[in-house]
Amino acid sequence: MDRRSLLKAGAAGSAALAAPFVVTRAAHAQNYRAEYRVSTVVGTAFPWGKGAQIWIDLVRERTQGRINMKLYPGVSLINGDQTREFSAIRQGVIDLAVGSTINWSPQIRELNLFSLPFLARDHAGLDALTQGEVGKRILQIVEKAGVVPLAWGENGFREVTNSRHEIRSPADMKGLKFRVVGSPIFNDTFTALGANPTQMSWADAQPALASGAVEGQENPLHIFTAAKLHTLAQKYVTLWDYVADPLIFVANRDVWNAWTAADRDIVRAAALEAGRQEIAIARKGLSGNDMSMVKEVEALGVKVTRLTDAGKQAFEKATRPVYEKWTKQIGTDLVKRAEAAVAARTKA
Ligand code: X2X
Repeated sequence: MDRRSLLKAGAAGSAALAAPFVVTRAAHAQNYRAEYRVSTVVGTAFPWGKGAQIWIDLVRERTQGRINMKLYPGVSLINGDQTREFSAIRQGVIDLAVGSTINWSPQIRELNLFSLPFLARDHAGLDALTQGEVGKRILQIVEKAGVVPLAWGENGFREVTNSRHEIRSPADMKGLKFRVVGSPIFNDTFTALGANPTQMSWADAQPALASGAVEGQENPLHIFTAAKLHTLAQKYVTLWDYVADPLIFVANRDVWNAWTAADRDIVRAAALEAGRQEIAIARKGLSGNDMSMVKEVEALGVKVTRLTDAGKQAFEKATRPVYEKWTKQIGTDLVKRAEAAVAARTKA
């Protein structure tokens, strides 16, 4: 063989060696879908939707476009029925989601932990739950229920609003018609406070507030401003911090398993980073020395009432039977651990 044919043979040989590698890569590309659908209740005008979009952008950038996620706000993949979101992720109708613990509580009873009135109390208390042993346990439960949990986010402390008058005590809630969210614990809580609750989706809540079919609702202040609830007659806001709903970033199990280990690492790390950023956005203007969100809401012509710990006591007392009833449903052991974690928190 002369020198030229030797070189040719060598080139053919290395092409043959490279071939299986090319085939493997092509096979991966075939398993990957053109688009992965990410479900949220609200869009990018809200911290929640912003967090989902940060995740999507990080993944696209870090996988060089191999994984192309797209945001579907308004839980549009299931026609706005947010309490069906968890089942839809498990079944693969939804590929990925950033979902509220409240909306998944009908399928995972332990998630009602976060809806126990006056358990978490403040951001430090909430962190003590999500960032410690209790949070790990909850994510294991979510995983057992059939999806892949990746990171925590936060919707926020849910404050009570209405169109009628200032709320300073449970007596002020008597007979008021409230829209409440997905899990039955909210019906119990508002009934215990003497109010008249109706469970409905977020999509239905806004027209119901606009028409006066319901007079009040409860949601974090960032939802209040981004959804312009002052234009839906919500003129009174009481800051009572009675519950906060964390968000959980998750993936459908089959979608997750179809990705390479390296890509799964990228998606998980991006979810953790997006979750951290999202929590900071959700707390902006609502923590430490920066309470500017309150001023922002007041500037809309809304009367904001801030309850002290003493002011919260009557609400806490009235909802105690609800707390006890739901402790049994959630699991006494988990609730005890949660109470201990909150009690041991270091106040920021
Ligand atoms: O429906 C609500 O109130 C909302 C947007 O906060 C949730 O999805 C839990």
